[in-house]
Amino acid sequence: MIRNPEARQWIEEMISLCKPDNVVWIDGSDEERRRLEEEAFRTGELHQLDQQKLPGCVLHRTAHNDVARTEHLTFICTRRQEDAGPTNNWMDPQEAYSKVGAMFDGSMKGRTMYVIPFIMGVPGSPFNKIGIELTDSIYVVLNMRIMTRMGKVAADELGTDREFTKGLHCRGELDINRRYILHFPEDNTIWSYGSGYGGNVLLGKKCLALRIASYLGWQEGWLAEHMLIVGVQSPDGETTYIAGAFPSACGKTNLAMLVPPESMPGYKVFTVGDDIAWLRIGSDGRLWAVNPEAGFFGVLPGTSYKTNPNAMETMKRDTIFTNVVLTPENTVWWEGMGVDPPARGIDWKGNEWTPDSPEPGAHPNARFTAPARNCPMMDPRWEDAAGVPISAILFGGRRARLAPLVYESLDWEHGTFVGATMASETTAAATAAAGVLRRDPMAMLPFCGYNMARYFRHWLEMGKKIASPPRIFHVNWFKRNAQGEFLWPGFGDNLRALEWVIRRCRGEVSGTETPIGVVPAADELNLNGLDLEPEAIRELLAVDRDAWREEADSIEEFFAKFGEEFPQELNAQLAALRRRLG
Ligand code: GTP
Ligand code: SPV
Ligand code: MN
Repeated sequence: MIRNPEARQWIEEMISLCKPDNVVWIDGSDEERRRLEEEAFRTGELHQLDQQKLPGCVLHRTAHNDVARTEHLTFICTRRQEDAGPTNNWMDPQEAYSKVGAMFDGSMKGRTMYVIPFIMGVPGSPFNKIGIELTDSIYVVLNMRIMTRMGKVAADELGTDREFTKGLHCRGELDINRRYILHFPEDNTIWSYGSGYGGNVLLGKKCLALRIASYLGWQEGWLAEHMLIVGVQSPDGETTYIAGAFPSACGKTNLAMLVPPESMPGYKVFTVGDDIAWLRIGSDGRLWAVNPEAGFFGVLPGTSYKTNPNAMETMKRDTIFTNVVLTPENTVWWEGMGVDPPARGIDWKGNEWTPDSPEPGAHPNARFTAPARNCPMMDPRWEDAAGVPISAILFGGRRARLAPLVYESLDWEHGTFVGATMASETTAAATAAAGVLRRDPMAMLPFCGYNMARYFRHWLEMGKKIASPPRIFHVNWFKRNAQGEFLWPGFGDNLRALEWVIRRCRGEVSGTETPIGVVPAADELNLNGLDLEPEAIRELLAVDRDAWREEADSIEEFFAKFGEEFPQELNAQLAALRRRLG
């Protein structure tokens, strides 16, 4: 099926390295899916759920030590260390190939290697990228089937002469001491050993569509970003497209699938993408965004008919549930699902569980994998090769203090500064401690495939080339009061902040200038039907100068680690912020 001679030669080499008993060439057909599922049910890799209630749905449990991305085991392997930059783990490519090559050597003996050709982006588009993932995991094949356009369509697109990313994955021993996620941007290659968790092993997603693609975008003049894309149709019928970069488990899927509150009649919201955006400058001088994925790999805990009904509808069929509770009815349950827990069940570790058990039944990073076409609110243009034109970019994080609900930067350069200085409390999406505030520029700290100082430079240069650049905003749905409660209701009510963003883009509101940017004036935020104390609103929009002066000191410290290549424009932005703060 794969005719590309370079691809065939590389696959032969990887077969000699991994020595699988069998090789299966994936075509993406329904018959193939049934066959793989049957086999995975037999081995226990997958569990079939009730097919009446959840048609096409299965459950998977990962190894206990393999539940999230392992950032400390993720490397950028470039010949020169400075090309990976100060924020990435770096390994010399020769050392990496030989060290992890030894792990791959014979690693698929007694196992089957699946050859998955896949496309990130729309088939037939000049902007798509092709990859081939070799894996020994049926779970990976079935996830890739949902998350990408794969099989025959991709092999055809690869043809005989297209370039492609070489992805190699082996589950290995699932031992955290023998686990590596390696990226070789100079060779367009990804090696992942020793894990079975999504972000580590679905190589089209974070590894290709962000780490490798960000490097390609830097060379080719575009941006690969950790962003949702959403279309908001205002009551007058005009649709505004907004892209938003929030760190992992900080609300991208939820904002992309937002349901307008009843008190905001006339609004309609459409999903384009929930995790990754590829951004290019169009011939009209605007920035255009494509979602390169074909499905969602979304957080389950906290997802309910109340918080995200569209996600709930999306996962009603043909969905892979990972690390949730199995109920006696052969369905699934997770914390925050909005329905009572079963009296007893099997938890994500495979143990007997009751609501009285001390540990949560679902892992905090439990996920669903579901096809985008299942989502009732997909934008009519979500598969357009050209993408959708972006009017506003949001940067946002999970910050209990400081950052107001929403503010606008002064221009693209200041907006780049706002993105570069983003900070957020860490979440269960990565294995390190959760709840620790860290800088996560543009939500790309774990996903930038090259030196981040150059990435900032690339953002600044892109801004100069976009004739009509999007306006850049910062949002924070997660500010808390002194009692530790969220000040803002979030979810559907986030449309209130988006409405202000859209009205700024249309020049309909003037806002209030503050030292950090423009915040909504007292009467500009639509609070109809919201029962919020005036004190809460005041706190949500407050700009505390003393706290921001401390923030400036912390930003200075953060910037210092980037060394000589760091753009002086961003230091100048910091100085200007300090001047405005007085
Ligand atoms: P990744 O898939 O890891 O990139 O995450 P994401 O950015 O798509 O985050 P997601 O939308 O899945 O939300 C993560 C968690 O935050 C879920 O438990 C949500 O219920 C919760 N969340 C999302 N939006 C809001 C909000 O506006 N307010 C509050 N309080 N919680 C939210
Ligand atoms: C994230 O962690 O940002 C995710 C999930 O979207 S994963 O694919 O595991 O990276
Ligand atoms: Mn993500």
